[in-house]
Amino acid sequence: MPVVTQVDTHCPYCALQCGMRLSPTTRQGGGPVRVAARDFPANQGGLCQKGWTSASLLDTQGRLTTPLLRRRRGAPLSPVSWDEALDFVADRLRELRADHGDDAVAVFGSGGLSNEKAYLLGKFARVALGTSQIDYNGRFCMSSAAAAATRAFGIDRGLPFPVTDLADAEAVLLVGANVAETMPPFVRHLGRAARAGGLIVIDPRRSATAELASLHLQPAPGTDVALALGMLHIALAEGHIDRDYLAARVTGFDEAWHAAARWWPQRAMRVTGVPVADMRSAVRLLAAADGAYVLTGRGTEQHADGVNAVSAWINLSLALGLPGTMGSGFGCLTGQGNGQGGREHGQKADQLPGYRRITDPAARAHVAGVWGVEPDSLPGPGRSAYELLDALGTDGGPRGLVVFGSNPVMSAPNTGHVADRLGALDLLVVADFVASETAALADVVFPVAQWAEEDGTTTNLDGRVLLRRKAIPAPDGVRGDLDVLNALAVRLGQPASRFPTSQEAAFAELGMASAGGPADYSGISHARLRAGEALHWPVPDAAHPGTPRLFLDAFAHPDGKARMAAVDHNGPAEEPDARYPLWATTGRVLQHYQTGAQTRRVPELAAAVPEAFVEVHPDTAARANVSDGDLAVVASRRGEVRARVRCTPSMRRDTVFVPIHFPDAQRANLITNPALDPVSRMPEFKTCAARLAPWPDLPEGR
Ligand SMILES: Nc1nc2c(c(=O)[nH]1)N[C@H]1C(S)=C(S)[C@@H](COP(=O)(O)OP(=O)(O)OC[C@H]3O[C@@H](n4cnc5c(=O)[nH]c(N)nc54)[C@H](O)[C@@H]3O)O[C@H]1N2
Ligand SMILES: Nc1nc2c(c(=O)[nH]1)N[C@H]1C(S)=C(S)[C@@H](COP(=O)(O)OP(=O)(O)OC[C@H]3O[C@@H](n4cnc5c(=O)[nH]c(N)nc54)[C@H](O)[C@@H]3O)O[C@H]1N2
Ligand code: SF4
Ligand SMILES: [Mo]
Repeated sequence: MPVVTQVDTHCPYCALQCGMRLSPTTRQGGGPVRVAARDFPANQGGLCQKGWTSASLLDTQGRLTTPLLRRRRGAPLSPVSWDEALDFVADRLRELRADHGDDAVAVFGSGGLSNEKAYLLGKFARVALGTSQIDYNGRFCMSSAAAAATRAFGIDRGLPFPVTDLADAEAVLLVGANVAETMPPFVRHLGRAARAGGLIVIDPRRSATAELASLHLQPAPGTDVALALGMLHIALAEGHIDRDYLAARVTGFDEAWHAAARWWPQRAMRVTGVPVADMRSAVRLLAAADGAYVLTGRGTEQHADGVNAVSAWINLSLALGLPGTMGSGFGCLTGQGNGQGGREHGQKADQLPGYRRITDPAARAHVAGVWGVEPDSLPGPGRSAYELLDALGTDGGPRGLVVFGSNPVMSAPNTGHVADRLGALDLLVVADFVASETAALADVVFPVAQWAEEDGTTTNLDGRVLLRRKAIPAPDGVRGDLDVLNALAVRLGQPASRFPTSQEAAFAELGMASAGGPADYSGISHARLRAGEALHWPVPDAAHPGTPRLFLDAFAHPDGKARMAAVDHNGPAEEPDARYPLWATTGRVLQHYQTGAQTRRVPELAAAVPEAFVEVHPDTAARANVSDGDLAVVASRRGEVRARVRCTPSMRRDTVFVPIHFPDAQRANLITNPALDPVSRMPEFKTCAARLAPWPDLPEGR
């Protein structure tokens, strides 16, 4: 596999999108290119272990290099030609639509896809398939943050300021974000806060990030709203509210305060378990700091009240006068490599490109104009990710599903049920470069190119659009995702020109489709990115320098003011009882990415963390009759997950933690609760009632 050239590019994994340089290598093992860290603002020359080892996936033994087809249920997947696979899929899609209507076919996308792919996937669904049924894994990731930020600020850009701004702050509050493991080089931006004693972490676990903090608040999972309300209460009682800022820049304080007034600190302490003195210290640190930021991660967002939780943290930041000022602010930490761009360009059920709403007649007319179709031909909003998966194969639900860039049989909540729904489909199609657990269930698998084998843009956690560059050709037999979409669309009767296969052409069209929308990319081009320009959206014309900081003058609501939302604490969607006396929460470790489909295939990473574990307080373990190193099960009202006991004295006695990266019986999502946030439709990944028991003695009478 010859290396074309040395290229400056970005990591294939998380939203920090660390800068890396790929160059030729003659070394055996570790992949066909050599990875070096590169100085780029987000990572400042750092990479984590996943980034360092990312090239080894390019020529991994498990790489898919030929299309696979299962001719009938129960038959194995066998290699076929591209034409046979594409014809098979197009014929089935056509039949399903003819027999059951346009919505009989659904599409599932990803925040791991480039902007170009995410954009064309949404267009493929709406134009080539005519289906409303498209959503994506970002629903499981940033949807609560996005909904709350839009509600408060009028626009959702994870960090509305460059990540490097954090370095000047004396206080940073990280809520449910374990950045020391989930984006290690990010920690470099927290230096001043750490030195000044102003790094505050809110996490039910003493995470690697909490270890770095000056102050760690350790609430029970699912109690963040009560904690934020208690802290707002303290801020008011102690006179830390920025009244001038509120008068000039915010509406809704009285209503928000009405709810917080009932959350006097002792009451918040009873619900959360966080000492009042710690709440008070945290508020004082934020209020007194020369520069303060509040940042949320999935820990506070992935709940059935996740939107309210983020709103509650936004309310606290607004009360302290932080958002939209130079040197202070509020932000949500985007997770996937293109988690930000992936939520802007129309692979979401209710969305058109440019972060437009699919129900907005002006948005429909604009996008239909760019696509050369009638506005009325565009479908309306479809089902959200879990609701879509839950409807598969049911009466009136989709009978065919096309998946690009996700592994939902691992990542969706209550995944035993999701596996049943996938099994009830007439047609499951997966595009991937490895045989993920979902690909293994598919009727057709398309082998696609990886990040270093094609150009493409991502938008990182601070809204900066980046160009990933092709370094090597894809292996024989492999095609790009855009080639697959084009080939299917043509077979479904679309003109080939409507589905460009060049990422540069696709990006130019995306720019036009986004023009005038909240996330306006129309002034960005691959050429500007190749030239190294730092372009944070919106970039409304080719001369525009980009917008590194939003909201300094005004928030994006028509009156320019931020909105506080009146939120109250409801608590988790299910409660512990005698049978399920504990809280189980889920999350990540440094060495593995998401469902592990990629990182479990990297030898160093698999060796470092080979299997699922359950973090538990030693006393809780003893009560459950298990010891450190034993295999155990964590059971919930939906299923049980097998995990190795890790006794961790810093854990709360009422809480266990299971990572999400391991397959089969070790899938954390066998136990999680699919209760959905009413606004964002985010599942409650981070809290369910559970019980710990020895393996293999299954707990009786689930
Ligand atoms: N190594 C690694 N890095 C990654 C990823 C990965 O899979 N692996 N994935 C990327 C993606 S897509 C994402 S979304 C990000 C996620 O990044 P993070 O949000 O940092 O990761 P998580 O581990 O899911 O959750 C963070 C913390 O939330 C805590 N938590 C659990 N319940 C609660 C609660 O009720 N309240 C609060 N306040 N905290 C709680 C957990 O204990 C955990 O330490 O990481 C990105 N980076
Ligand atoms: N219990 C619990 N569940 C969770 C979470 C949690 O914290 N707890 N976190 C949620 C979050 S934040 C997220 S983001 C999701 C992630 O959930 P998933 O998206 O299901 O996880 P990934 O492992 O990233 O799966 C991506 C798949 O796409 C492939 N892929 C990567 N890039 C491309 C590409 O460009 N094209 C194509 N065709 N394929 C590609 C990879 O090989 C991999 O198989 O999980 C969610 N699920
Ligand atoms: S922090 Fe994220 S972007 Fe950086 S090297 Fe690690 S996985 Fe890649
Ligand atoms: Mo995510």
